[in-house]
Amino acid sequence: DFGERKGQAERMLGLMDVFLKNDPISLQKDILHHVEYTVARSRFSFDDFEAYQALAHSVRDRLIERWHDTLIHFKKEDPKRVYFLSLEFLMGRSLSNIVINLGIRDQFADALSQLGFDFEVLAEQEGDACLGNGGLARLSACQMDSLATLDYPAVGYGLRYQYGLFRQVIVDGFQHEQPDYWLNFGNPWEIERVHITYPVKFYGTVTDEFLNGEKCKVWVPGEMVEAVAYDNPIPGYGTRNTINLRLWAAKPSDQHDMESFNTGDYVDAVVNRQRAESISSILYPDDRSYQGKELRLKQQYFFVSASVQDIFRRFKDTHKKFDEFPEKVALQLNDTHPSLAIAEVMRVLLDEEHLSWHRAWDIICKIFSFTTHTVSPEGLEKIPVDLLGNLLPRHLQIIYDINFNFVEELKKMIGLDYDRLTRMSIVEEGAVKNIRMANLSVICSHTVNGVSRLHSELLRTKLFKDFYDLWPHKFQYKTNGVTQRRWIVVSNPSLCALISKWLGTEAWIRDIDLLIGLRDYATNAELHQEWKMVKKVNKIRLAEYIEAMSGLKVSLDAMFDVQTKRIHEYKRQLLNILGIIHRYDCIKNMDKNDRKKVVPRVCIIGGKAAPGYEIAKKIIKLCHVVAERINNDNDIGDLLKLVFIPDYNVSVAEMVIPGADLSQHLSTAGHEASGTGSMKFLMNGCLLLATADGSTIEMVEEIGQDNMFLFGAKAHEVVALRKKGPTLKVPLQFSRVVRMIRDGHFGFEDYFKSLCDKIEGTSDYFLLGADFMSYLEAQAAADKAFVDEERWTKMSILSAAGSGRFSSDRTIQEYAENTWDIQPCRCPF
Ligand code: 9GP
Repeated sequence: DFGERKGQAERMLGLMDVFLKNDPISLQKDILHHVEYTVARSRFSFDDFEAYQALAHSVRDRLIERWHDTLIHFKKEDPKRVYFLSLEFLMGRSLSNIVINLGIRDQFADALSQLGFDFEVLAEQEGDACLGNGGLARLSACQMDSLATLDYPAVGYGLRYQYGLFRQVIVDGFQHEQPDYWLNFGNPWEIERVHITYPVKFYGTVTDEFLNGEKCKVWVPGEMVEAVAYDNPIPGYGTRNTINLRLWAAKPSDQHDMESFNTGDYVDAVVNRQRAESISSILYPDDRSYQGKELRLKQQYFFVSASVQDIFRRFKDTHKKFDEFPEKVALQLNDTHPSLAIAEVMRVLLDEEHLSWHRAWDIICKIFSFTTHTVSPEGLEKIPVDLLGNLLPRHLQIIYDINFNFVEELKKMIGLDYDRLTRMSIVEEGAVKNIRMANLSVICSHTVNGVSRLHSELLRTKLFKDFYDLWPHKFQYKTNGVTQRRWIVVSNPSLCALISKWLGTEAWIRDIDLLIGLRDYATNAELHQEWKMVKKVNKIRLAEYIEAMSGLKVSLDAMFDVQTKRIHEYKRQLLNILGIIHRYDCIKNMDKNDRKKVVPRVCIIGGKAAPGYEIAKKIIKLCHVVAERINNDNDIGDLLKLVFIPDYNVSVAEMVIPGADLSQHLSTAGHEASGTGSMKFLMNGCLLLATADGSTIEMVEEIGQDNMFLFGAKAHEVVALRKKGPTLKVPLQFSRVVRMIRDGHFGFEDYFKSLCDKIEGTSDYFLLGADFMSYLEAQAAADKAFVDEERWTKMSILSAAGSGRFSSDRTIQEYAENTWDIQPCRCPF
């Protein structure tokens, strides 16, 4: 029967072309085939969206070929794999990224133009996949791109939310949230794997039973849900490797609740089953706090359980002994969100594979690594014991056991220092007893890292000091990075062509260190001309978008000054707005001659506020009322404009970032773990006005202080400044602009009162007042540099040239070598 199967396989191979062809005729035939048979439109009548769908399917076919080859290659080689567990992936659009990574963009563009379609126009038809909130989620997407490009054997695991991050709609200057049912029009980039499903259990009880004379725990669940795999192939650039991002969707389980069907209440039983789907239906829209929500916990366990089952299934396909597990498996916890994986792996090893505690624990300590993305203790997840015990009774027992062993060991090491024991315990005692997921993650991981050097320092000296003192060897830092494929090649094609021309190679797209070669031409007049031209093209694109969106015409001669990111008090969009009010006030009070010296600005702000975050929403409203006043003041004209870009997401960022002259990163020092937006701006030759926070500090080292506008208190000064409290003097300029808001200069004075109260006197926790003068000075320095075109262009070239360190390729390389201990596994072409 083997001979028969082999014969069939050979016949099937003979029926296939070796690979799909990429010449214009083959591509056109393919696209039309998909118009007719996939999209089911007549090839004589289809619109841009249908053309996009057919195009996407033609691309997907080619993607799948490589993906199959890679998976087969990995299976054959059986390398150690990294499993990247993340509850959020912010992928944005995929089409352009994929064709560029596959190296077939131009072929498709030509083929389409012969059919009378424009590639760019069709690419615009695609909606964003927003399965994440902000920094952490976009970082995961960049890292997947780098993992594939660097040929690492990696699998991403996450949740396939039906509703992505809410759409932000602005009505009368107020943010409103609308659901993002992004799957409405289908998603050509995913492959539904109906045969890859796992049961996920919840609730129920744990009993002691005897198996072969040994006592063991049996968890009898109260609810069962099915996890179905949706695979999203992620292609590398300059390689055939295409890795898998597997997202889980919840479906009702057939095994679940046969009872209720038998009792006769058919309709209720069906409705109950449907509830199962709600587990993967919605992404929590707050990027820092979702504590104590049962659905959130269910989501976490759901994706962890399915992923762990998948990992065990893959391991057991080729291995018998669990001692080999750490040689084949590295599990990366992207923040604490997937940290239930620790208890789940332990449970499977103990209760299903029947390993001893000692052997299971030994495996745990070798496979997990943990990245934290937050600076503040409040950002660390805690789960109420009652909630966890009810939903996952066996996991709570395991966590208690881990904690018991840990505390006993700890006592031996540090003695009976109860304060420290209490701080380090996984269980937090109090009115509500909690499980500290960060402590669990630190204790059980072999490596813990922050996302910039400063962040890691804060972890070692503050957040995880007790743990660092105990296990200094566990702590590392991995400064974040972003992928140049998305953030230059896809989003800024003109700059991409220019860089390749001047470096004489496209190799920098895989080897970003080559960008440094641009330094040699930093004063070259010809490059300056071309560099300015590229910026102009991108500013035109952005200006057109602004006009289409808001009706506002902006001058291309003005400095485009951008601050786009989630709205947070610590990110200090408010400082930016106060600076704008100050600028407006100054211009109003200038005579004609002084006005001639003013550097015209278009200030652009964008970002979403978490739906329940009052103050952040007030900041958005303030931005709108100030914009309304300034933009309608004829006396000001083009000297100052303020625009709020609604619904900031990945594809909006792709257009905004290349068009920015200056970008602002204003977090109070010590509050931004890393920041990755700044890296994208830097790569695009945009100058940075920033505090010495997160990764900015490392940027200064790469491009030099002279090429940036730094301001504000340093992280170590912040604590002292806060202590000064009421004695801290704030500049008159600051008091004046706050007074303008309080006095109703922009209307809504009652509404903004609480906002003003937050930044005056002792309540100015984020030190807007203390940093205000220094901020204004940095702004003045930026103005001065901007009017000196040659200097500005040189600074811009040097910014891009020095951005190499901030590629996610470098970050991933460091994780692979120092954390996961994995090797590249390149698929032969
Ligand atoms: O706030 C951090 C940001 O500084 C960092 O760059 C990003 C990626 O590491 O993570 C952000 N954190 C979150 O998105 C949620 O904690």
